[in-house]
Amino acid sequence: MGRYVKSDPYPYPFNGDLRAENTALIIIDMQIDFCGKGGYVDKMGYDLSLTRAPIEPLQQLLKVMRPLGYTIMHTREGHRADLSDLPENKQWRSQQIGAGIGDLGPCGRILVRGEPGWEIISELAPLPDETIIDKPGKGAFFATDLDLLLRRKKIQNLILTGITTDVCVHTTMREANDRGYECLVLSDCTGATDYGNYLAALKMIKMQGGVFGAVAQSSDLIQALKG
Ligand code: C5J
Repeated sequence: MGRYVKSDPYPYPFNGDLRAENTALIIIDMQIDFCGKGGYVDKMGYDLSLTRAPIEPLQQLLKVMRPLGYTIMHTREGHRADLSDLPENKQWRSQQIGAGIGDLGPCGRILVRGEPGWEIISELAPLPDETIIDKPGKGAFFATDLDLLLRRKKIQNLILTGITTDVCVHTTMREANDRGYECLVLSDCTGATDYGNYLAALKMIKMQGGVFGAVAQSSDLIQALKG
């Protein structure tokens, strides 16, 4: 019979095998730099309400998934203090928009590991037993041990959330999809710096019968988990 989430463009997961033992919730980059006052996104002048929108739905989702024993993982984008893992072009581009990675801002050095702005927001603080993946790039698989950890735990299904939909969430979803993971993005648990890009990113997932996976609302996942 299986367990499916009402999602678009197909009921997720494709094989109905949705269990705590084979499914992980990944919360991407809910850091002060991406959704906090004085952080990187704020400094670039984007509307923080868009990247803060997922906070409350994620809090509700965690209340359901944690007690059910699902694997919860968090990611943080950030660079070494000496910036030796920061590509020159990434740094240059950030400087052009007035928020140079590594430069001092109101929340410390922008996107640098250990700085206040790099921390995950307190509203979504990881529990001590939850894995945190530190990544230098947009995708959570690049230059990290995420794939190794997921395979060791026999995880097949990834529920992707966090920010930003069109950048780090999408890059991670594409990386995961190519590795054979079955991916679901929760539309109310993700946000972008531009609402049009958010909508376009969700639409892209659903093309070609679900070219990268499926999209659902967190309420649909919660219903499936409780059902
Ligand atoms: C960006 C991210 N947008 N977490 N990072 O630079 O999406």
